Amino acid sequence: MKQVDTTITSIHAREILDSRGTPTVEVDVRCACGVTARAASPSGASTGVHEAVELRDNAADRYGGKGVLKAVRQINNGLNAHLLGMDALQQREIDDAMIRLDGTPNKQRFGANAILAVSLAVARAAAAAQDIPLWQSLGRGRDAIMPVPMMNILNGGVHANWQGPDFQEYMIAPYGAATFAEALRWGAETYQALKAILKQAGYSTSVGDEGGFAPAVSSNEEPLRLIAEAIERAGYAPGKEIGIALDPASSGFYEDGSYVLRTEKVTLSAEEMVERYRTLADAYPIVVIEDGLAEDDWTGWRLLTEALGDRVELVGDDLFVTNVRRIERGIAEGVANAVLIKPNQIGTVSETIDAVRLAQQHGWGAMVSHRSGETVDTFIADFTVAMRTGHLKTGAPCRGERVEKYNQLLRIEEELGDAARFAGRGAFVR
Ligand code: 2PG
Ligand code: MG
Repeated sequence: MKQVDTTITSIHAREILDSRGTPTVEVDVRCACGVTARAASPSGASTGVHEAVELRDNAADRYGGKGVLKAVRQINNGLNAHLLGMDALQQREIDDAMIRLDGTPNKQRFGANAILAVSLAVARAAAAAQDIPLWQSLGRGRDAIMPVPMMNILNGGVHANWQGPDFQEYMIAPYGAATFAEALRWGAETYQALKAILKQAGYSTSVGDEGGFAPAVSSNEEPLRLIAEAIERAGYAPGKEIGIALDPASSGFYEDGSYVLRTEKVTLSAEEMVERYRTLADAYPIVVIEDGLAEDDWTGWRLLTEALGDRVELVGDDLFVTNVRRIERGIAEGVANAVLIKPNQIGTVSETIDAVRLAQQHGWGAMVSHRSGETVDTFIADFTVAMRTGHLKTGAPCRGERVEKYNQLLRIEEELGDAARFAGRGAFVR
């Protein structure tokens, strides 16, 4: 490791646009040795109510109130003065300082979008200063693991303006491949096969926020049929080589204690939803269900875990919001068996690492995730490899901001060479 001066000499934030044309925060960090590093915060659409606060200007004359100039100013005229002179290698010290200066439990003073962009850029500056790849710097000597790409090839819910299925995400998990590169190819081929099938069936092949197709299907099961067919048409065995994962993002259709499936014109109780998932898991090779029930429906979640927890990875996203305190409750109460990991839900790299570690220490799964509003920032690709979480969801093999993460993983696998190990089926806790 090179001995270089990693003292932070400048931090500069600016407002840029994300993949939906909505403003977000980008930060440049410079160290005394001369390296500069850049990072940007992503932004969700189906955000959990317990997430850290995303600071927006709420000034109606700019970007419909979604500007982030307040967050930018918090960095350029506030936070930076406290962080200049600190050592970029001391990630936790820097993250702790920002948490302390913010002083609120949900980062509402500076905004998690401001804090995270700084935190990510500091991590990247530390790697650049040491002249090592980000995954290596974050991994601190642990063996790297290449993740199964969880590719969201059919979009519904709010990511498709509620024109498609109620369930937000239908993902494929090409875990039977031998390498990440092969898994990515299987997934991309299946995506193209699905496009052909949708065209033949007379469906639109336009895409949703995460690059998956957004056909106006008539039930939440129909996409599963279409995807199973696409896997076969691409030449792969559903279940054996490629599994299916769901993120219904059910908080989005939870109303007054019930689950309202508009597509099917039915309203279901938690018990009935669990039954629905059981039926689907019997008929299709479903390996993951994320947010099957709503963010505060702990009772329903317990039923779901009892019904399917021994054979399906049940991932809490809105339920846990990458928050150690909420994950601890899940572990204590036997609710879910895996955590979705989104750095911007909690706001710093160090707290994100804590969430992954907590899950791993308890034999839980951890799936790293992009947000529906993204930039070309590829931090989560390196983070996933370093944290050995074994799977990452970052959209369809379509749209630059999604594909760039997968392409970064191709580069990392190449860098690892013979040392590259693909997580495969073992990535899933069940
Ligand atoms: C999710 C995410 C990412 P959003 O629900 O898991 O796919 O969506 O970023 O809109 O919260
Ligand atoms: Mg989700």
